[in-house]
Amino acid sequence: MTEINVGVVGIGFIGLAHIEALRRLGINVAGVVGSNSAELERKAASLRLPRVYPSFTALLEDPAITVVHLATPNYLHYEQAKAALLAGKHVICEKPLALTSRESAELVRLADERGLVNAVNFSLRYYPVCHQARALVAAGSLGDVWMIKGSYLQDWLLLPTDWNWRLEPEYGGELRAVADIGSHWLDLMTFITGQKVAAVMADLQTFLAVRHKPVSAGETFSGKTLPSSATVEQPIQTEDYAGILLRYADGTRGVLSVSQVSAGRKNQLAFEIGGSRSALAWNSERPDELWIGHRDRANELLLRDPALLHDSARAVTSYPGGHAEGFPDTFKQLYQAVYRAIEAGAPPAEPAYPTFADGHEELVLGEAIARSAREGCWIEIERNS
Ligand code: SOE
Repeated sequence: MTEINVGVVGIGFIGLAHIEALRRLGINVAGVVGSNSAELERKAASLRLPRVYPSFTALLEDPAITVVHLATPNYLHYEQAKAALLAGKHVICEKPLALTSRESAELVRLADERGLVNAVNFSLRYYPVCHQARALVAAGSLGDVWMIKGSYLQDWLLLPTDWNWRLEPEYGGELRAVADIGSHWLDLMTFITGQKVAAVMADLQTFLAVRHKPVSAGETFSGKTLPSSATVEQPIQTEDYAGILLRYADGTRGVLSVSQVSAGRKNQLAFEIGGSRSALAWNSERPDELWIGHRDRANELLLRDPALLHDSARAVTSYPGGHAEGFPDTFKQLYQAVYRAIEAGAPPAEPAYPTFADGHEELVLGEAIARSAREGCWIEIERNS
């Protein structure tokens, strides 16, 4: 049995979700590293984590660490993933994998050359009914897939006083809402339909061109509960909103809205897939329900129940029908798949989980979306094989 000891880098909101999911699987989280040592020590103590490493380098130099999870701000992902691969570690990296497709392409090559397991945290694929949707499309239940519409909406950045490192391109990248949450939707639609985007037409908007940056930083989503503090006015260039038209490789058409300033939508990914025979719809605020639309008979609402799911969907659900599974469970199911590969010592030929190649795909799409918005025209997707 391969010895597995995990080091988690960054223990903000998402880093804690990584740790919790790993522990639910009985995987040893051997230690953590982060930027704010006092905060890190406090959190590590509250989580009864065995070790706080003094630095990222110290973590990589520990031969006992076999896997690294990166849950740090976006600008650190490329250099940290590269260093971890060069140190011979398997890597699970939060999205986006990097800030440019050149960087992400290099990480794909490096991981492949070294035969290391590599994954990007597109965990939203692992809502069980999203696997059910994929199985229904693959079985031809929808007929030909003609259209995909949807959105990914949040409201945690609605106010001028809402602040997060993602707002600043030097930390989050040139694209914000599209790279942060639009990427989940784009990845999920390709996962469910098996179709890749061929061309994009995008319109981006920054509704809040000036925000009030706190003098002291806060965690993701924490702004809604933090007391007000001293702030400075900060001009913003990254997008609050995106409207994107999509053409898929085999003629399917798509429409996507992305927003982090949509009042009342806390974290809602929604899709509706229309086919020549039937349709599917789902939204992440009601994650156990899959709507199935028919022309010639009553529509259906499938409430997740392992007894009613396709084998591939049943394989990523742990609880009986009526025992809701949600966001944290998607991390657990994703890592269940990734750690099977780690236990085998190398990636399978066709990984079922999202890999660095999927992370790279989202960087390629993001750059095409940004270019389309700049030039005001359709942009064909160019993929270097
Ligand atoms: C903030 O938009 C965020 O934490 C994203 O970074 C995650 O990927 C998403 O799953 C939830 O919202």
